[in-house]
Amino acid sequence: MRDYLSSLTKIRHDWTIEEIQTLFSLPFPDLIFQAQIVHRSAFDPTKIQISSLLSIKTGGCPEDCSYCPQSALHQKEHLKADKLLSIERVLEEAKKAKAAGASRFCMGAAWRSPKEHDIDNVCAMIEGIKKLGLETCVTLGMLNEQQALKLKKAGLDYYNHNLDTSAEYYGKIITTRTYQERLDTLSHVREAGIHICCGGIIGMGESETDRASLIMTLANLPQHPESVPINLLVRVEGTPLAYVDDLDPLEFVRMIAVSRITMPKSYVRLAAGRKEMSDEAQTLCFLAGANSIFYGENLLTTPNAHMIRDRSLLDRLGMSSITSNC
Ligand code: SAM
Ligand code: DTB
Ligand code: SF4
Repeated sequence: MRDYLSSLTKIRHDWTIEEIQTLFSLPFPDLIFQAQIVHRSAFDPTKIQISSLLSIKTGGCPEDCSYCPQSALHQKEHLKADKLLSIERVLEEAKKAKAAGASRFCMGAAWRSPKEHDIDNVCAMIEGIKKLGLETCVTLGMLNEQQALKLKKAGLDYYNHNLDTSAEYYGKIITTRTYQERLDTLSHVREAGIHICCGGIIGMGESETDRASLIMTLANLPQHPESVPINLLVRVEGTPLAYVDDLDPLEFVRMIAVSRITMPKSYVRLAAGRKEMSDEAQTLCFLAGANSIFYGENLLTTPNAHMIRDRSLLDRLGMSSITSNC
């Protein structure tokens, strides 16, 4: 038994696609059992990390990500391009997030990659938010080494940069930047000493093999991302993926469980898409090892699950949020 437990909870970076596919094919009770063992070896299963999101620069993005309502290519009328929010406005929102119980404040910008003056402005925001006693996370697109170092110097805790899907399916979703460019940004972030938040989106018409391949890439990075957001596609009118089929919620739970098993010490986030998920499906995700959520009125441009509903669900489950490490 002891050998079984230590083999399950061992941190590995040599996963094969066959091993991950085998996990996906386990009978559901066996999959959840393994995920629970791994989860409980590293975390208190009653605790959830809470992040709040704010779009600091919305819309008008030159990239063609098929899922994204902020791409200028498919949202010409829908979502006009805004300027970068003022630091005062951002700090106001961060204070509200802290008062609501968030431990981390995440800011997103609809850029392919930031310009130098953008980095300076975001650094000032990071410094202000850190003073409030919140962890910081930003997602600004592709970064070079110097930009990552500047963000680190400002006190940035996490950089979110998702791989989104498998290397094999990627070309069906995005053509304006390569998978390798995403991996390069992740290396720059890691080398600068910033924690990595990296995951993907499911429900975009990908196969189970694509999901397994995405997890294999994440789990075989030299160091596991500290945070792994698993997003359920939010289907937005005007985007090429607005009418893809519903995903079976149990498939989503399997994705969470396999992420948990392969990346035992990472926070696995039940990220976008909770608004459309039942309380029961979310509960299964927590049982499968999800231990982080986005909490607050909105994601970036779309509404999030209601805060009252979230609080009530956590209460009914006897679960609670963890407070900031700052
Ligand atoms: N522009 C930057 C970039 O793409 O790197 C940062 C912001 S971008 C909106 C951050 C991430 O949000 C994307 O990589 C994607 O994983 C996620 N996302 C965007 N639209 C989504 C949608 N409709 N449903 C689920 N996740 C989405
Ligand atoms: C992540 O993995 N999901 C968040 C955050 N990182 C930046 C974004 C979700 C966006 C959902 C669609 C929207 O609100 O625009
Ligand atoms: Fe632009 Fe990011 Fe949206 Fe892609 S995901 S279109 S890069 S904002």
